[in-house]
Amino acid sequence: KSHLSFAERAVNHPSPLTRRLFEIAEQKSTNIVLSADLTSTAELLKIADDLGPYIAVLKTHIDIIDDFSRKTTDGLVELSKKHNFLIFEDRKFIDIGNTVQKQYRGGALRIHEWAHIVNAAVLPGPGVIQALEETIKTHNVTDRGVLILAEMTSKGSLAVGSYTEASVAIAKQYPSTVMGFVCTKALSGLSSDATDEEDFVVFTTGVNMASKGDALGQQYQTPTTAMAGGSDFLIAGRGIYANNDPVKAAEAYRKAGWDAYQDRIGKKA
Ligand code: UP6
Repeated sequence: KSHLSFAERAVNHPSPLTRRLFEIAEQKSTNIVLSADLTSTAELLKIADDLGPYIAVLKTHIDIIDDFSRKTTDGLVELSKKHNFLIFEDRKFIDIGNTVQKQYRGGALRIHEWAHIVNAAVLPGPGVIQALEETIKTHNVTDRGVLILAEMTSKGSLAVGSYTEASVAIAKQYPSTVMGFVCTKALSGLSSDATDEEDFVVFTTGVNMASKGDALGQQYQTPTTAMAGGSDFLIAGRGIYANNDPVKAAEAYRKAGWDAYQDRIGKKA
């Protein structure tokens, strides 16, 4: 449904969290997900506060924070309310359901308490998504959801072909929990019919305006090519936070992403 606006997609969307995501994007004119891969609480909270106005979602790797405490996640939750963004913990759950439930709810990180969105890979089969869904439903909350990691941006990724197709098939089994995918482009096997109920969101990682990749196999595309490929939300990390002027970079990515979005829905002047 990439030809429709986020506002149009929000109207009848069955997931309250996806509706909220679309509303945030429209209100703030941004489809940027900041991958805030900083390693101290102070740096993470500073970048979240400085760049909060330009982003729809803040993506974390909470296990890379070297001084992690409740203050880290309490601070994030406070900033998510102040700047109206969702929090996405990029945990990439990939284990048997029983273990995943413990990792999602418990431990030192208690991810379920503070992260609106988490992601999982379907290598273990559908049980990983079933486990996350069960935890979400048990807690009776409407603002938790899951993205399936259907492809990866790293060189030589094995998440291709039938693996990616299986990701789509499993997403369809859990429509109230799975919001969409982390992938490099719109996936086949999904309905583009506006009258259809099905409307998964495409988050694209590996987005950078100045670089083609890194020394460890990361491969980038630009905001414009990602949007042309059917992405809805653009995940960018080092392109923004490692820039000399992260605020200026965040605004440049926001504008590039939003211009491409408006082009796609035919609204640009
Ligand atoms: N990420 C990828 N590729 C994937 C899945 N996830 O890069 O296929 C994550 C990384 C990092 C972010 O773990 O947090 O997206 C990309 O950061 P970068 O923009 O600084 O390369």
